[in-house]
Amino acid sequence: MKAALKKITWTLIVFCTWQSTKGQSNLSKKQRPNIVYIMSDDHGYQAISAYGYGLNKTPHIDRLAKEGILFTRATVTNSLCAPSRAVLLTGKHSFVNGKVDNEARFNWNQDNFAKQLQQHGYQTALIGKIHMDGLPQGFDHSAVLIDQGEYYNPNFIIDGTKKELKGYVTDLTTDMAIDWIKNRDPEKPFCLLYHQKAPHREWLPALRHLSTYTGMTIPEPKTLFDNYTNRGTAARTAEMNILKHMNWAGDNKIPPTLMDELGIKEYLSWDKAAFNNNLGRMTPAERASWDSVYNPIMEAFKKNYASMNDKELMRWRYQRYMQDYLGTVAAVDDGVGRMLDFLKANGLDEHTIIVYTSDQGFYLGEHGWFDKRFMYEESLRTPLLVRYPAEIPAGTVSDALVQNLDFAPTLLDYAGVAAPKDMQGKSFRKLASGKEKKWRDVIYYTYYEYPSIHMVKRHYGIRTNRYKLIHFYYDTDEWELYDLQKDPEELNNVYNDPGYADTKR
Ligand code: SGN
Ligand code: CA
Repeated sequence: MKAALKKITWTLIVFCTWQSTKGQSNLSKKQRPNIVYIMSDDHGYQAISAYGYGLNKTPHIDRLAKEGILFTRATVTNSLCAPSRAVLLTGKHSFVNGKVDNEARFNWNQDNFAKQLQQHGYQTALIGKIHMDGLPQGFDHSAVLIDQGEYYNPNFIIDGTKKELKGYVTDLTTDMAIDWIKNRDPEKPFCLLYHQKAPHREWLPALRHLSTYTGMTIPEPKTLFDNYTNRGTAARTAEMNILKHMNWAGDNKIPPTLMDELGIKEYLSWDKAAFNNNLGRMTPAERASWDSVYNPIMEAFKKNYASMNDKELMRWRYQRYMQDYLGTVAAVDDGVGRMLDFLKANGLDEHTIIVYTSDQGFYLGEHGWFDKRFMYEESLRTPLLVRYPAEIPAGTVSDALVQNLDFAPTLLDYAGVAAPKDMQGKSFRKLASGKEKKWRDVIYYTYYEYPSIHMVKRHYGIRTNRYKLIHFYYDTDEWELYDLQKDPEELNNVYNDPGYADTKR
């Protein structure tokens, strides 16, 4: 495997892409399909009911699986927000497009698939979170959040001008997405990037969903109390444990005054400020609805806190986390439902490719964690569902190792536009329709944002159908090898196991 990793690294570094470019399709301009690319932020596949984890219900996102294809092993090349978006746009790995972490500046002057579509007669729009500075290029219209954006009464930059909107971010994003389609030029095909901020931290649900999950007990993952034995330093030193590293006020919604009363100390210096800033955006009426749901939860916590041991506290914090996380997912799902209904009511459902995905996966308590970044499965994978009845048989399930690197060439392929030769991904159009069975058997991953929040060490690696090899570097030099068939939860690093000496090579 090490030889394979070396080979892949070099192949990619010298830009030898294996993208097979196709000629222009002979579809006439009128027949070219529309594209609605829906991407949420930090939406782990475990929180989509079509994936079968039983945590919540997402009936509208599930419709895409019923009527199209569900990918069970779609992955990202770098499990972080802005880098993932750069890969989506450019079809190139982070070390080629330059956006290696959330801090690096994205060069909008480079080519991207939206620019390509524009040049080939598509009208294009970007609505929602993009997490990159500068006016987006490649879009006839953009309405984007600033940085991470806000949940309640958020600010948007609409075609370069800042505006504060009234309402809930997920609903506003959906409204603007639908309005843009309504007001488009019906003579031209369109491509809409409809990007939700939710369910990103700090997980603030729409008012109508505040109590959707608060009365429920969400099932715990098997590894909630993981103690990170049999793995390397990176898993042990990462700061994303729900018990130890989650914000009490900002994340779990314990009012700062109650924290003081109970003697709970901030772990991050902006914990209390996050709570005050987020809730401070609400109108008094909105705040009253909030208080009516959260006050009783906090009253009960106040009574029990002194007697809770670490295990009980972990369980309580996990429930708080998941109740709010799933609450924010509910509005994302409502939005997908509204979009699907709108497309259908306007005769656009047959001729529009609809993609649902996330910028990466997320830990929903697995290994005791929240957040992402690691090349371990929950954050390496991302949900991916595609509906396009003209080509994709309803109810298809694929375990192919597709990546977000493939999105740009795939969407260009559907539009009949040849992908630029330097794009590194590969169109999965034929794979989705069932015309092609053969697919890549290895993927490459990189992660660079360290030292930084959550302290996940820099690493890169490869994953095949059965194995995963990771190298952590920078202030360490450690290898990890997982046999995903025997150890799907990645609890046992077999890198030094003599039984795997051949696999390693
Ligand atoms: C914020 C969050 C982190 C998160 C990063 C990146 N902290 O810094 O938990 O990993 O964003 O997320 S917070 O306390 O400020 O919410 S990303 O999705 O944009 O990459
Ligand atoms: Ca994200």
